[in-house]
Amino acid sequence: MAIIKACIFDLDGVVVDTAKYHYLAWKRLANDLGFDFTVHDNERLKGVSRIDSLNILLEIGGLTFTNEEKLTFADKKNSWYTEYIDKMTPDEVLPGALDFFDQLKSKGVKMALGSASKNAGYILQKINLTHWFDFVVDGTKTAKAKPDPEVFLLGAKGLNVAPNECVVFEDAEAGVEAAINAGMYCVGIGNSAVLGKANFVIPGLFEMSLEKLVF
Ligand code: B16
Ligand code: MG
Repeated sequence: MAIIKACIFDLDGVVVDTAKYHYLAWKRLANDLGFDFTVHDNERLKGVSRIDSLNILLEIGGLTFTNEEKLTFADKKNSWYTEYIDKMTPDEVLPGALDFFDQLKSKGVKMALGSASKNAGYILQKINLTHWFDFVVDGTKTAKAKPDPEVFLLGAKGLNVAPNECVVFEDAEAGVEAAINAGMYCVGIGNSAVLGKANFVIPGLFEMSLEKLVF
């Protein structure tokens, strides 16, 4: 059993629910392009980078565009998305997160964020969580998307701890795989049918406690 020195948190789906805002912005783009985009379709975009999300959306709509056009669409979607983020407040932090952060700090466990989002820094600021994290890795710092372990390995490096001393909290299947590929422990947040590769799965951080971090 390794001693856990750090916890690395995914953002969307673990600490805050920004998927609903991504959905509204992607739906608006799809509707502009003449097709519908459902909540069910949106499940495919969780944890996926912005440009990969756009490619999935266009595949659903059966449309093909040049890379330049795609960048314009991605920018458009992001400007609509950030209009929602602008209005976010600290009461959107998901249940149990602050209590668990408190427990970690009291025991000297380091904390990092490991998110695919290029907006992660801004979101942390809006929900007043920036000060909790010793290190932040977001979509502006990574070249490879989850399930590549890059995001979490950079997190461990930034915290100056070894991968097997870290626990990752993830809500996306590709994120759980990224944690395993990094040689880290992983707690899945959500549905165990989807996140079965994690060490264990809980419905949300409200079910988490320090005692459970014994592997
Ligand atoms: P952005 P996470 C991910 O956040 C979202 O789950 C995913 O839906 C989104 O496409 C991705 O961030 C990129 O976000 O467009 O803001 O750069 O779960 O990795 O915290
Ligand atoms: Mg996520």
